[in-house]
Amino acid sequence: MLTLYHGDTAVCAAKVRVTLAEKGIPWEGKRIDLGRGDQFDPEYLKLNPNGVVPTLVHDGNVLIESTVINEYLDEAFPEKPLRPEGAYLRARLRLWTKREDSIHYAINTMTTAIIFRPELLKKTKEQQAARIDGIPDPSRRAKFHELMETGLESKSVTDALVAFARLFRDMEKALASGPWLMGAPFTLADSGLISFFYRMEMLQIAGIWTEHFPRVAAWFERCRARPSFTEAIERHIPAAAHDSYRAAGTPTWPIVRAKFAQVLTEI
Ligand SMILES: N[C@@H](CCC(=O)N[C@@H](CS)C(=O)NCC(=O)O)C(=O)O
Repeated sequence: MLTLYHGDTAVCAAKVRVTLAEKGIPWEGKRIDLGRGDQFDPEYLKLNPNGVVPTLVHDGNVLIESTVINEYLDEAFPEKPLRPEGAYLRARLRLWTKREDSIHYAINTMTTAIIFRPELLKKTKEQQAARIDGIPDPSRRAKFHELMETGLESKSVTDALVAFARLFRDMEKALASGPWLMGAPFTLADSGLISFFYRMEMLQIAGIWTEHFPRVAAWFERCRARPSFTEAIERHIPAAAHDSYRAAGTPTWPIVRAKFAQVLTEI
């Protein structure tokens, strides 16, 4: 039996849901409400000491870290493989999946700057401190503090846009050789990035790739056309989340657009 601890909008959990859907593996979900702070419940922290989702429990064995979980699933359930055969191609695949943590960090930065910050600024100083001080990792806590102070002017935002620009540039090059990042087959390299792109779209900043990287834009449309997109991502996102992301993201797009154009001249 497979149990996935996940959150509706949490992009790292969605990464694992995409893999489960692509491979057709049945699973049971346990919903962790990140807004309510379920991730810091002492019982959950026993499973995932980092206080984040996803966590997978398979026949009593506990696994954390979405990239590791995805690779584990492909190994434990070899039907419908999402990794190529052979040591060299597998190493090439890992060059993509290795980047997912830094891209997630960048996604977290943009989400915090665009939507979490304005929502948290409406709360009392005590509520703000409780939310930020609850983040177990000191460097993530420091980043959150900096984003609360400076928003889109934060250095973390520029760093995030640099990470995206480098990713899109490398994807654009790879996609000249086939529809997917590893060429002809759809692999974990693709499945691991889809939810990040979806989040950027929710934040109204999809223009950072659609305006500059046509093959990346076509790749995302191919991802959208796969049944796993609806099953693992779209169907889990509440309509209210779309409304609030749109409301927060729309006014920030001109600022992000100008910053990204500047970054493109520098990388
Ligand atoms: N590297 C971890 C990152 C997990 C992570 O940060 N998950 C986010 C959701 S996408 C989370 O649970 N955040 C909880 C919080 O910010 O309090 C992974 O890939 O599993």
